[in-house]
Amino acid sequence: MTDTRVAIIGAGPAGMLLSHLLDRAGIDNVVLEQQSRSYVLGRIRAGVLESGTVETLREAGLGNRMDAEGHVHDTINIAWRGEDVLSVNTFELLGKTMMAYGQTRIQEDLYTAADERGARVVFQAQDVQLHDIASDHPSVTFDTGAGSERLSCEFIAGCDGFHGVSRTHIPDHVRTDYDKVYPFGWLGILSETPPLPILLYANHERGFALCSMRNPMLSRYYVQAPLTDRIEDWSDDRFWDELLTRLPESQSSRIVTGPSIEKSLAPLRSHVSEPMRWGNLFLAGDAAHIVPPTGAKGLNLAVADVRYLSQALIAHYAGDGTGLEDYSATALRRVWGAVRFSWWMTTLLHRFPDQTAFDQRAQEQELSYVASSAHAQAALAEQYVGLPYS
Ligand code: FAS
Ligand code: PHB
Repeated sequence: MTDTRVAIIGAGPAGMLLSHLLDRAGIDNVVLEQQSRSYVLGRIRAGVLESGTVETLREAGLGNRMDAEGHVHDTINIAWRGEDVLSVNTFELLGKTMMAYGQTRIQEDLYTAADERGARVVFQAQDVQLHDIASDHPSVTFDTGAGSERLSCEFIAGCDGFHGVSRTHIPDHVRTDYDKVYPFGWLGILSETPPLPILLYANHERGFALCSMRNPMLSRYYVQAPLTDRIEDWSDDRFWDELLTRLPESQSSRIVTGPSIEKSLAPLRSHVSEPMRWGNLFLAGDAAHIVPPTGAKGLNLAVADVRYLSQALIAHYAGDGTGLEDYSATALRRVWGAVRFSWWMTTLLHRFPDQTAFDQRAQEQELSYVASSAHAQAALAEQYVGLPYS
């Protein structure tokens, strides 16, 4: 007998959604989180949900607040040259929409559901170590301040993000890491102001900008910034001036500015770690992959991984192990699709330090082509709104 069937490392969206789905299937699990609950809830991250993520949350009984407070987007808009705006209506093209609903809210909903079902979540679990992963008796040790504890289990789900420990337990001779670091970051703010009603990306010779939202009185904006910048280099006035400069006047005239209530500077990178399984360890979410937020894929990929992994574990305990055997290959097919799309969006919309006037014109021409081609718009739409789960 083991202490639990699945030990889940990390109580972010991947770990908590996996715990939720396993508990609904009667598969015992324990979640180990190194931070406090309030620390995890204090993170400001993703904002746009693919249609598949929305359906996954609804099917799991986690959609009520999202449907009440979220904002449905049926169109993705891209501005360039300070004048043109390309609008791709995913509902008209595919019958699918996106949802603006912050990751912070999803985290709150997951924790509320965990409380309601009496889930076993250990916060502030320090020095988490994975043992005997390739054996039939894996275990996890950790310290809660009252001494070291050991959790015996049948499977370990590494949902501990890019800086977690799970990925490092896959031997170097087994693991292949793919990395691309972009030479800029995103400066993001939250302001308690009415947002633009549309989701708007902008390519500008001064750099990228993005207008998003969290609710009718909470706006989320980003501008591309050099990696050498610090948050203190960006006063609110400087941020608003730069954002408005990078938007076409038809849109900048609609922006309501105000004091920022949160300001962050995030570097952009792509990372994929293969395989996403080693022995009885399965990686899900940022523990296995990172994408630049340009394509709004990070959180959505984490949900897709968890959807595949939970279904595979449920099938395993029903006597069919093929899902677990296929998990890594299945998840990585979607991961690489999202990584490539996020790379394409990032390369198309940002100003690179060594970029020439030719490069800027080539970016603008590609945007003009997408604006002129229903086929190109359909390709953008199906990738942005989310491809079907295989
Ligand atoms: P997470 O990193 O969210 O969660 C991992 C959890 O594991 C954390 O709570 C961590 O404390 C815990 N952990 C780490 N090491 C541990 C250990 N050794 N032991 C126990 N627990 C451990 N995505 C988008 O789609 N759009 C965005 O705009 C966007 N913005 C982002 C901004 C920032 C600054 C960052 C970092 C990410 C952003 N992302 C965005 C991506 C983000 O949303 C992730 O895709 C999402 O959080 C992935 O969820 P998890 O895989 O659960 O990883
Ligand atoms: C956000 O709302 O935070 C957001 C939206 C779209 C992105 C990235 C972030 O591509």
